[in-house]
Amino acid sequence: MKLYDHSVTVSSKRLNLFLKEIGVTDIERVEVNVREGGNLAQSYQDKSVNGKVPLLELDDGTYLSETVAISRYFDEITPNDLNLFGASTLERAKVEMWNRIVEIDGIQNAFQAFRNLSGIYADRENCVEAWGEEAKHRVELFLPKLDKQLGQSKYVATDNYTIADISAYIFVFVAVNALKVDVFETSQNIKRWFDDVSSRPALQN
Ligand SMILES: N[C@@H](CCC(=O)N[C@@H](CS)C(=O)NCC(=O)O)C(=O)O
Repeated sequence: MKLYDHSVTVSSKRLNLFLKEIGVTDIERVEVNVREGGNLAQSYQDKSVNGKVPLLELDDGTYLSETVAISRYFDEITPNDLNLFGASTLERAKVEMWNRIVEIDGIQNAFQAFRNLSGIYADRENCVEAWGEEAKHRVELFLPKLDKQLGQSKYVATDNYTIADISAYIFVFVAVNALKVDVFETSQNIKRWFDDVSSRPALQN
């Protein structure tokens, strides 16, 4: 098994947080410098459906793209009792619901805002400033929804820590650090939760 990633990117960070939580440390890695276009090589594009990092190569030659799909694969092959995808039927549904909401309304908008405003990938895509501004606005619109939810439950999906918290952590991280959104000044419940999850061992260097 081989994991293709680029440790400085937030998608790699997101997968690595999940892997650290379930105790997966010993895995062969291939560093793909996406900032320098390492993922644009035809040999990489042939392996990866979305052409991005992370990408997991299995021993039988199967390739898995998408952070959540790779996380789910590792979760199922790694004995652990953390239930990061949820423990009961209802909790699994809530985790799926919140993880998708955080990805679609949060992470995707945050990524689009960052990509279009910073022009970081201008060598491979048209960067549209107005699109970036709109995506940033949508990030700001999503924050009160997340804040409200975190006023009602300890963690994002339920009162247990799950993959939805890892996704939301990455979303808030990008909003604060890359987009310079004043998340903590306006969203007290997000601040309480962010301080809590930041102390988890998986988030220490
Ligand atoms: N939905 C994908 C997103 C992956 C993604 O956007 N990866 C970025 C790094 S954070 C990347 O590889 N960018 C290179 C590019 O777009 O060319 C996932 O969760 O795996």
